[in-house]
Amino acid sequence: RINLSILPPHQVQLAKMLLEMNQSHLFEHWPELGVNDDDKLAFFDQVARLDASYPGGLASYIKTARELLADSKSGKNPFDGFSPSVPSGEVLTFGDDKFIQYEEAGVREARKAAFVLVAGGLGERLGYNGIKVALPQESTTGTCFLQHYIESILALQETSCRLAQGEGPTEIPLAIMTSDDTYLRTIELLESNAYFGMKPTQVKLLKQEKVACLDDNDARLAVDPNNKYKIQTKPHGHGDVHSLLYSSGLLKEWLDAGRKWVLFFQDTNGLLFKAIPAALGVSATNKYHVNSLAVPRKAKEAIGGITKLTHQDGRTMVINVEYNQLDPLLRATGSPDGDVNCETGYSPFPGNINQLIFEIGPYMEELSKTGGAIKEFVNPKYKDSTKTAFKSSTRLECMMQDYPKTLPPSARVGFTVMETWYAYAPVKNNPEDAAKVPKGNPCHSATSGEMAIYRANSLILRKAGVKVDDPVHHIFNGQEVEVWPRIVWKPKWGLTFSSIRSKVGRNCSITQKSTIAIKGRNIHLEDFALDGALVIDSIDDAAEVKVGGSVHNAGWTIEGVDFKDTSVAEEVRIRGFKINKVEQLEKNL
Ligand code: UGB
Repeated sequence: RINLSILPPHQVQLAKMLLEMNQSHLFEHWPELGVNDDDKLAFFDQVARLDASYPGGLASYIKTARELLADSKSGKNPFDGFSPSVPSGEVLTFGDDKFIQYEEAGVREARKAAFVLVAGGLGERLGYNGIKVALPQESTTGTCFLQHYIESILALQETSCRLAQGEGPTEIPLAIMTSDDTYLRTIELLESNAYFGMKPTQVKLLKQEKVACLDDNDARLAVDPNNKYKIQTKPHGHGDVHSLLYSSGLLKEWLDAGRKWVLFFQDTNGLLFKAIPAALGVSATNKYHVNSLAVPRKAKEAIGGITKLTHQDGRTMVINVEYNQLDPLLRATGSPDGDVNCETGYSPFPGNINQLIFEIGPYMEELSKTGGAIKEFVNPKYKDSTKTAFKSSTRLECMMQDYPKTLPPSARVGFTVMETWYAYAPVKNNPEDAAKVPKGNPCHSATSGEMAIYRANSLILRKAGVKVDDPVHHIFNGQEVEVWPRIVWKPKWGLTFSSIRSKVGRNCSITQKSTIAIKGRNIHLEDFALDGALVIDSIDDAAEVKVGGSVHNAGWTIEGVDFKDTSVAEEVRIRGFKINKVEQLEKNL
């Protein structure tokens, strides 16, 4: 139905491949030769894109899909022959001597690092209309996630390069993986905010492509219901980040520039950078090729569990097992109760927070063999128990944390367990779902994400010697939260626990109703009592700027907002409260 001579030779080959791979249904509904040729050409352009963006091409995608769909139909256990056990890893306690040593080691290494933010997901569970990285992580300063991430990387860069006294790399690059859903809005956010202070050349945007949808167990590609000259596509998952880093040449560029570490992180975790320096220190000290950050995990909580898998043939690996697979795996291997809390009140399997640190050398070596292809899975929703038809089309998916699955046993794969309060508070769930989370389990909502930042900062200042009042309890959007004083600071003020401790002197106190936003790098609190709101800034190259005395004013109050009240901006109502700036002291020193 198409004159092949109008196609470039490569696309002719692709057309032949599709016929050989039993995909003739894609053309069956096409009109005769010469009709709608532009649409037909556009179809082959899409096929060429799908082919080029998948390691091994579209034929390999179809072949893998057939295998995985057959396994799914036969109910094959992906962990066949493996039994799970609890792995041992590094366990850190914030602020103790070991933690501080790791932080110091991490800050020294940081200038040799590159950061990769995976931000291609739309956050369907959150139901927010914008891109998630544009969401304010807290409403005291309104700083969005992307701004906080960039300012944290710049603060690390500044400190790490100062320690290195001019030796080695002087900039820490940031790559952001986007998708068609997030690419333009991410660029717009960066450009309209002058890249939040980072050099535009330091930031590289990658874009993951979607993959073809599958209509049946023979992996027949699905035609887009809205356009018969198009193959329907869906996201392939965050695992695409590995092939993109490889195919874009970025990884090689980093390696050639003498970089040693690549750190992957997710779109909405306002606490993460409090854990990064120590975690990087663990990687460097223990010479881990792969280091996954983890937190204690409640049984059945919707985050993957870090698990040691031992095969009957003796092979072992330490890997994330997704939450929906961990429980059945345990039940099938001699733990009839499945995934349950142990005497600590938590599951014995630490929770994967998908913050991964890889050593670039071994990573590059592995990717030059695999091209960055990651073990995929398929999750079709069948119409009935015969498992012959799907309720809707499906596709192959992959996850970035599955990278170690193809590594040889000699690879040094470790993990680091951090306490949740300073490492993990993602914003993933919409208010209705968050309100249904069983009491004691984390809500992972915009409400809990913001309150977790105030809590962490309050606890850190307490550890540094400040008298910080206890929180009060409130219910916002149906979720009970602790409301601590609203304490926030710029990363350049307090990047590590030792730097924070060095900026806090004797006799400091902050009451529960208070708000403090510290913006300047060199601010030093001493003999300071706050009962109200204070916003303080200082010029960057000022020497130590002492802030003391008693500040007392009406402060900033918190007022409940109903998430259904559409007269309130979406980013406000999804957290269920707003801040009324009644009275504050502002100081520019
Ligand atoms: N993402 C992409 O960049 N591209 C995609 O195609 C999809 C996502 P979700 P998920 O932190 O608690 C992960 O949807 O995948 C980005 C781990 O698998 O927020 O359900 C997206 O923008 C799980 O083990 O999470 O679960 C976001 O930044 C557990 O660790 C990131 O990928 C869980 O995260 C994660 O996407 C968790």
